[in-house]
Amino acid sequence: MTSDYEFLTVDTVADHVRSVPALAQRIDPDHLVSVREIGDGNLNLVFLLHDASGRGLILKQALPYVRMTGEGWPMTPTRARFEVDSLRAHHALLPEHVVEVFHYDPDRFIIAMEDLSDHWVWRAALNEGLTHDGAAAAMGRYVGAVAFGTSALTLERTALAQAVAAAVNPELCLITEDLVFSEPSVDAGRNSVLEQNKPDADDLAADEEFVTAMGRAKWLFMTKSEALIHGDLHTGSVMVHAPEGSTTCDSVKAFDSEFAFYGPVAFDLGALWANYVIAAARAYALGNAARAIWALGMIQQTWDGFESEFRTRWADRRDPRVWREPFLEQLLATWSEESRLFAAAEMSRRIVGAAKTKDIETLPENVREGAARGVLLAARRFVRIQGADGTPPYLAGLAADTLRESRTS
Ligand code: SR1
Ligand code: MG
Repeated sequence: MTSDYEFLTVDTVADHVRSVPALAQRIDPDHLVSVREIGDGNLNLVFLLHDASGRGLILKQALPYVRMTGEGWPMTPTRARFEVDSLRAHHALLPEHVVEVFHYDPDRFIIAMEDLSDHWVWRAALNEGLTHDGAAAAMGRYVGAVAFGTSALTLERTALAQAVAAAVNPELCLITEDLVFSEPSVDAGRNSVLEQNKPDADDLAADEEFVTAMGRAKWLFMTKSEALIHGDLHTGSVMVHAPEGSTTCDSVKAFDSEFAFYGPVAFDLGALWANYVIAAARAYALGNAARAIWALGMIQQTWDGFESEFRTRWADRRDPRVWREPFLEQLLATWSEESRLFAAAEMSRRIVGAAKTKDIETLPENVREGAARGVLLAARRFVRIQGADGTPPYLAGLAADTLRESRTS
């Protein structure tokens, strides 16, 4: 694996900008007034730069290992190329909801992109108790645009084959296959829960129906090459902004798509749904039932945004001779069912697996116990829902009941 390249530091970011004329036009490397490393994700270095004229830029560099754990867990930095390619493809489809990339350095795996430092990372905003209405629908639209615009419904046959080939991303997919689908029930030594939640984790692992469902989810993930999906669309992969004094977003942008590949459309929807359940678990744990219900309402908003964007674009499908209206309805029904399967996977792994969420982890232990238990139980209940029963309101109701019952104090 490539690892002999120079890592950026706060002292060398100006040199990088200086070496790329396209970047030196966007920010003045000789008059930087602020340079901060702001990466708080699991994987990469992220620098925020501002110059004396108030212009900003983000430089993100992929490390050759997992930042969360250190050098003991190597990870290919070529993942940055998958992120750049997918961000560019997605931005072309829906510019208002995808961060803009300005430049990519393939030798040092550095992506330069627009400064969104006036935005919140959505997860952080949720954890602060802030409201950004419109974000859930916007991310649904994003998934709908990507589902239609990068798939066989849009791309000419050879272009599709080339796009699929260019997005083969096995190293990152393997991480998801292990962490999201296998390890919640088969601990590879990376799992952890509070002592009080050990019986919950054991019950999950012993739940034949759940594990069988995760086997199916993993199979779908590995075989269903429908569209160039984001691949890690949790609330930490979305930036949100609302005008001062408003709770309605005027800007929502997906970013951080290094896990992108040609995979199942429903994986992105399920990741969003799961993180709404996790946000609701936090709200219940903090005694805010109204906020929990609001969070669970985002399941419907994301679905509606997705469905309406996809239906609108459907008019332009390549082969309406055979891709008729009944097939559209079948596609949507299948994605709805698969979304809750993928949501269950994401919910379970965020509780027992290696990559947890601040929503749950920053709760005091006495209430974290119940929040974690509720999310695990909701995951087990989601996979038991039959066919068309699993509408967004049904899922929201089931999650609400489960999280409420599981509360501890
Ligand atoms: C080792 S990477 C762990 C997790 O971080 C990323 O954000 C993905 O969600 C991945 O599963
Ligand atoms: Mg990420």
